[in-house]
Amino acid sequence: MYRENYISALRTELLQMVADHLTPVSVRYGYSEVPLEANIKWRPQVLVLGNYSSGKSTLINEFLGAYIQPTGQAPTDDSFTVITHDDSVSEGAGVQVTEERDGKFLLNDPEYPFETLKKHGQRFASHFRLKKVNSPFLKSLAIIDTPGMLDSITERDRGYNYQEVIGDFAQIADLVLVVFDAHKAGTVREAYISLRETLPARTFEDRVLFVLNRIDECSSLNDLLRVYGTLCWNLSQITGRKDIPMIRLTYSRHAASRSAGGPEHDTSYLRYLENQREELKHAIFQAPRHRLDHLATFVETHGERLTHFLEALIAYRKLLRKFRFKHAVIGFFASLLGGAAAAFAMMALGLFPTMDPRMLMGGGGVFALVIFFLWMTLLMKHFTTGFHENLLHDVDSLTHIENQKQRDSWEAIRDLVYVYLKKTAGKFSYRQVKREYHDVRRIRDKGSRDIREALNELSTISDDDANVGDGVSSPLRLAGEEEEDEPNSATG
Ligand SMILES: Nc1nc2c(ncn2[C@@H]2O[C@H](COP(=O)(O)OP(=O)(O)O)[C@@H](O)[C@H]2O)c(=O)[nH]1
Ligand SMILES: [Mg+2]
Repeated sequence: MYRENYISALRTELLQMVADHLTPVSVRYGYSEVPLEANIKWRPQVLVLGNYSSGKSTLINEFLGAYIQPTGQAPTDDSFTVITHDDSVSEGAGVQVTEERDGKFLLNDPEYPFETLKKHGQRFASHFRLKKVNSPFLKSLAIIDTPGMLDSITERDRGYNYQEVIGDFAQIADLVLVVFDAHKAGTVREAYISLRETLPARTFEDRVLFVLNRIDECSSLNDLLRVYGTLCWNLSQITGRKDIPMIRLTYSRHAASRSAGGPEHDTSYLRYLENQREELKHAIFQAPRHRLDHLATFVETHGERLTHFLEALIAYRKLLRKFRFKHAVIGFFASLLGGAAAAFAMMALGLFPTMDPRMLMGGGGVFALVIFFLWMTLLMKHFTTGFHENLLHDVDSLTHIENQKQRDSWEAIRDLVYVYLKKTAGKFSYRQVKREYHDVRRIRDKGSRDIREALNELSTISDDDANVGDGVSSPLRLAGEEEEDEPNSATG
């Protein structure tokens, strides 16, 4: 409980930070149309991917403790189903679906983080739904069941781009379960590639869990080892890595009892693997913690990009200032020269023979002033336009790229810089941009550092610290308090 409160307090604090400091900037400059936190403000989510009849829905039903999702050998369920807790219904009553909503509702209600999925169109919307279920399993997370991948159905038949949809879900999710079944242990290449492409490489290992399901269908321990070996081989082929990721082996006892094999079927090996389902469950319950990691990466990535964007605007102004100063100096000397030339011409031509030299110089001076005035207004405007046009052709000159991280962030905002400069013709408040720059940079550095520190802190708080108390005010101040809470163990 303590741990849960800690995580949730930290999450609230971070979301507030994003909403207060990053969102206003990102919306003002067209970096994001919806508030930045829209995608991550909802509860932690676990996405379940895998082939048809790899047992995804059966597994989910077992976790929930009731038959919520349809299951069966035939590919009957072709929807993405978000399954979440119904806080308005008291437990006690049997676990059941308490409310159902369609895709149109889900995609449009700002309470949910799925607005970005609207772009997948009507066909996707009609294959998207929400179920509220009063299962305790869902207390701190939501689960997303998906239709199977890689089968006779082509993308055209689906009417939406399955790969892209999966990619978008994977971005929102905090944990992705990739489920294989013992029969078809090798057919997830596409899913894997789509995950690889959309998840940041750094978080991929943390966020993806591999599950080998339906292991009761192996005819012996030998057969199971063969299947496991095949899966490892296939995974290493796809990942191009030699080390084998952690694969959890599980099965549904209920489904297994219904499809018991023949007499040559020796499933005594299963009893060594009984703990795996519990371990999987435990791993899934880590989703809220993953959400914090997710948030840290989120603050870093968007903070970095917005900083880069504002940096480019500042660079623009600095270059402009330098350019104008240079042209003002040129203008100054040109005017002096012009004035002197005018005075000299008047004298040489003897236009005003009676004029004394001092007045002649004064006349030259006035002439110079007029030239300078014209230079600084009309000509300077013309020059500035030229400067602006040139810069638009070479936006890259507004940044110095030193490493891959900067290259990535520049890639993400380069067009935005162009559009903004074009739209404003370079006329924006320099003071405001500078203020925002310092603010966003502070959040980028401080925010992610605080989260990482808190995450380290969290790893020292075990689940059984339940009796420490629930009153968590600010997680970031916890470090000292924790120490002092333990005098008994130190003295006794
Ligand atoms: N023997 C056995 N059958 C299973 C297991 N899990 C699921 N099934 C069966 O496999 C079929 C497909 O399961 P389902 O959950 O609908 O798969 P999904 O398409 O991935 O959602 C159903 O008939 C289930 O009863 C399992 O662990 N062992
Ligand atoms: Mg299913």
